[in-house]
Amino acid sequence: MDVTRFSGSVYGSIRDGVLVVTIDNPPVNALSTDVREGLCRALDHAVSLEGAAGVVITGAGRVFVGGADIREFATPPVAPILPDVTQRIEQSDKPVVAAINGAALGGGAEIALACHGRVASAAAIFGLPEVKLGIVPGAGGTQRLPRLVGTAHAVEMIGSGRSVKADEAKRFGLIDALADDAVAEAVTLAHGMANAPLRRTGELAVVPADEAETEAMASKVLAKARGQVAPAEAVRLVRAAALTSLEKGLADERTTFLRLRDSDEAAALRHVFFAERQAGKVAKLEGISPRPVVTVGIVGLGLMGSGIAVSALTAGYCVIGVEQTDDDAQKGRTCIVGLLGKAAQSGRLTPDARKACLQRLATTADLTALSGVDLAIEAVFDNLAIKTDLLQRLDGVVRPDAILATNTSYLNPDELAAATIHPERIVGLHFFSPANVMRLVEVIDCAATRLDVLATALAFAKRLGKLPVVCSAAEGFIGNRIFSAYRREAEFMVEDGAMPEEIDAALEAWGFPMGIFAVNDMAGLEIAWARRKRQAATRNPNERYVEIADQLCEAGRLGRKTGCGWYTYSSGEKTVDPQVTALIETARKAKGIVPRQFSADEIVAHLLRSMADEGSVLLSEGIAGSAGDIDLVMINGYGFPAHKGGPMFQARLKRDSHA
Ligand code: T1G
Repeated sequence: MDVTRFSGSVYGSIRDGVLVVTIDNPPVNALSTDVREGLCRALDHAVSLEGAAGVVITGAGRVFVGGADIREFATPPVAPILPDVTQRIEQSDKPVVAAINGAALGGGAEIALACHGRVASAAAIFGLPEVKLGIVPGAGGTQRLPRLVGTAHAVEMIGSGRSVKADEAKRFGLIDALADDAVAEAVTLAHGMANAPLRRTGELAVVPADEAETEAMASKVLAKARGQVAPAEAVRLVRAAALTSLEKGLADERTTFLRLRDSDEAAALRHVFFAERQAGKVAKLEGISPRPVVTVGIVGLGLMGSGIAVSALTAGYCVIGVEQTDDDAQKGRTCIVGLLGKAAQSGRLTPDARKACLQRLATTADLTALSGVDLAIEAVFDNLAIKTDLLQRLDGVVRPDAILATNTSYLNPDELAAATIHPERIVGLHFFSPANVMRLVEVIDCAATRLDVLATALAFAKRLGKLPVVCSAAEGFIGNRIFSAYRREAEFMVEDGAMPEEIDAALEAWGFPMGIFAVNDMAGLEIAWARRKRQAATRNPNERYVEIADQLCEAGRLGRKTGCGWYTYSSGEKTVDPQVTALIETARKAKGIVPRQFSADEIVAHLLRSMADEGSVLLSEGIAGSAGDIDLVMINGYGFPAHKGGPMFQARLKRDSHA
């Protein structure tokens, strides 16, 4: 088969009288400048090629096209820009058909939309996730998608960035056919189009959509996009497609894309995108193979342990859950079965997969049942004596080559490891509750942890579909350390004159889903109170200490669960409580503090700086490996808005703006 190379990443060959063009730009066939040039040359070639009835575009490997090359966003666009390519495809005199062999995302989806036909394999997914990068589609997506699927579906897909699988795409009218061999089917489709007027997407009328349905979809999408600009702009552009010409719509889209591409929101989300892909890549593990893990033991089937069990089961592991009594083991099993049932009801788990999970689950009160496990995770009460005793008992039960993981939030795993026979096999896995939902796992690289043990813990977390962030063993690891600093700064401001409700309102207006005092009330004030009491003996008397939170706890105000904490709660609603206001005013007077006003901007600036300062300490102490890791922990574990990039990103933004 004669292959013609159109550029470094684009080549083609004739198959049954059709020019099949392959984009081969590992790892995700991103639409680099070379790819765009190659596509234009291939289209020119097809025009001049007498024998070619049409063109098929496909991707090499398991991705069709993963979108524009995000790494190029920091530099001015280079011709041919993607809108030129999609325009060239749509205006071709010969049929151009997309053979979607895998993910068609962003610009990849726009290439497919500009084609005259689309065939997908079962592995294909189709999406315009640009809003997740703080931008809008920039090569016709907002104008062409509603011409195929209607405004309501287009608003939902582009406004939320949700991808659809091949069967849903077929149902929406996004693709013309599903086929095992998408290229062969696309060649046939191209032949079928060769002698008929071409169906150019841009020339189609927008599929009429029920206005109420569109409005409902827009409201749903925008309700989740609090504080973000891109989703609202995406929805505006899609809805405008039905009201303006393609040319005007494309021009508005392009202008909007370029404006948003240079925004702080887009820079923040690109930072998060690449940070997520660097997380869990530890230089010292290069060439270190993880140990095989088939069976996982989980000791403690409370809320956390059950969640971990569900994550492990749905990832394909065999799980042996252990509790102290048969009754507790049964309760744990009931919880796990219930969570699997919910996952099946929501469609996240197929009925067969749920059944398979249940077949791989065993629960018992007998710790020796763990004698054959490859990895044992303790998820018992966060108390040093209890965890130490359990790990020492596990030492005598599990195989010498088994790995022991502690799921502690606050304790120092180095201390736990030092109390066991094989400290080198101890690693920390700090899951966030609920463990079957939250992506973040802090993987604690203890002082004695062997490299292959750390590699195994990372591989395990990744197979669970988690976002693993590696850190060293130190009180509070990354997230709780920074959250403590954040909480301290907030309480300093309360003592100095800001009220909790003012601080929470400022944080929520800035983009946090919930202010810190509401978060503390939800989590329970007793957790931090217990830690403060534990630290009291060693606290530096010269360091500022705010007693207000202790006074709330001493008054039995432990948060939502007691009906009152920083706020008072009735029927789920929180209200400001004059008793708390009085308590705060009394505390200020007791220290001779004359309260002052804080603006919302000042409140946010103080809190961001407190997080970034603590993050810098974590970096200097080698507890966190990178600023990106710190941002990922605060975004995925503590509600920091992703479209703001994280505390370290914000600090860099502030430094750059003052530079
Ligand atoms: N550009 C540059 N690099 C990319 C990339 C992209 N679009 N997508 C992935 N990578 C890198 C990634 O950083 C990692 O690098 C490697 O590829 C593997 O990624 C004009 C303007 C396609 C589903 O948002 O969703 O088009 O760490 O680990 O799990 O309107 O990558 O190996 O050095 O994620 O197999 C829109 C983003 C862009 C899709 C594959 N497109 N990518 O998942 O691999 S904007 C997206 C993904 C756009 C147009 C607009 C996933 C994937 P490294 P990975 P994966």
